[in-house]
Amino acid sequence: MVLGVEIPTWGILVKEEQAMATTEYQVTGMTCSHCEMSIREEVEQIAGVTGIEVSAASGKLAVSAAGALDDAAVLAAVEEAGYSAVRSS
Ligand SMILES: [Cu+2]
Repeated sequence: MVLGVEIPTWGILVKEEQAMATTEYQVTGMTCSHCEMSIREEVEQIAGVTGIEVSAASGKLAVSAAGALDDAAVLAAVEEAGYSAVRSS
């Protein structure tokens, strides 16, 4: 009976870890590829982040994460890099 409970619970955890979500932000202040790099370096340190797309031209930052993404951590990381961001999706 214990085994019967543990297996489905584990299955759900694995499923949640594989669920990916992308959150988009609008960043102010980026002008070139170095700006993109600075933001990328800060954001990639956030737990669970699996992908980052950032464009100085459009000001868009898209962060993919396995599981829940800490919104405040992303905004703080962007500020740490020297820019400001607002969530756009
Ligand atoms: Cu730059």
